[in-house]
Amino acid sequence: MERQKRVLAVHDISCFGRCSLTVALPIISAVGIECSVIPTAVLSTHTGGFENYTFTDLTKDIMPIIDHWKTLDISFDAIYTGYLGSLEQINHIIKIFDTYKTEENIALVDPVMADNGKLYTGFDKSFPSEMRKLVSKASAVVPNITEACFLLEKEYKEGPYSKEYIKELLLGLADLGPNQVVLTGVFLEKDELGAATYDKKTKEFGFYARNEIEGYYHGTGDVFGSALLSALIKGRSLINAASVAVDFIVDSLIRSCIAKTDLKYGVNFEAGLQHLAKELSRE
Ligand code: PXL
Repeated sequence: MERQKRVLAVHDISCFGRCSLTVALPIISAVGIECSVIPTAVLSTHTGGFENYTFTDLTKDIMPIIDHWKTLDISFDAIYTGYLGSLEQINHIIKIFDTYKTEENIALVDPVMADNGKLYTGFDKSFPSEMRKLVSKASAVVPNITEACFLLEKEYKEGPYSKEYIKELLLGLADLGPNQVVLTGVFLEKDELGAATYDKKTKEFGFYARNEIEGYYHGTGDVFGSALLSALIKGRSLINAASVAVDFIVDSLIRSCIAKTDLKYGVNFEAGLQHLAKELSRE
């Protein structure tokens, strides 16, 4: 039997609202990959649309966890970072990359900080330039269009987008460092939603989209990133992994839309886990 793969997921725990670790853990585990975690913060809910949420920053726990792990003989097939609890955590994560990143494994950074042209609550203007430092150390990056614009210091534009504009963003992101770039929230036509990819090694661009679903649901970036990473670890090409992730997120959106789930409560990805596991068990 093939050796079981192992991921280190570094995200917050939003106790309610289906995002970050409460999404990454079940998705990555469902496809048979071990998922170790470092929680960056604990919040009662995510910050999108809820008020009076609790927030406990776990910055001071990160390096002691790593110091303990250094006494153990462990390695990771991928490191996957998402929502960070503080600016200081970026330097800690760079140290985690120094410890566990190799030539062979994947260091996937989701530069969670913004959407719809705006930084999320709790992030100040200095965050994007710090995040750029982390992105420069990553082997793969998965921003939405707003995050790509913040990373590249470009003004945010509303879609639909031209292929040339998307290619310009992909190449700009690849120039920051990562070999594999996946841009989410890409639509070339008004009624579609998808992703675009650029692989620096093969110099190939990829586009994949499905019909758009009404409603802006929270946590979709984390559902997408977790499915994307799972597919990459299972050996899929970048564009194939992105297509698997788009299908997984769109199917989850359709279920949630039919059920009229509150947009803040995240999407029903759970009902798609068996299908995803089956899809990714095929060679
Ligand atoms: O899904 C990204 C995310 C993760 N964690 C927290 C968030 C958000 C987006 O708003 O608030 C706490």
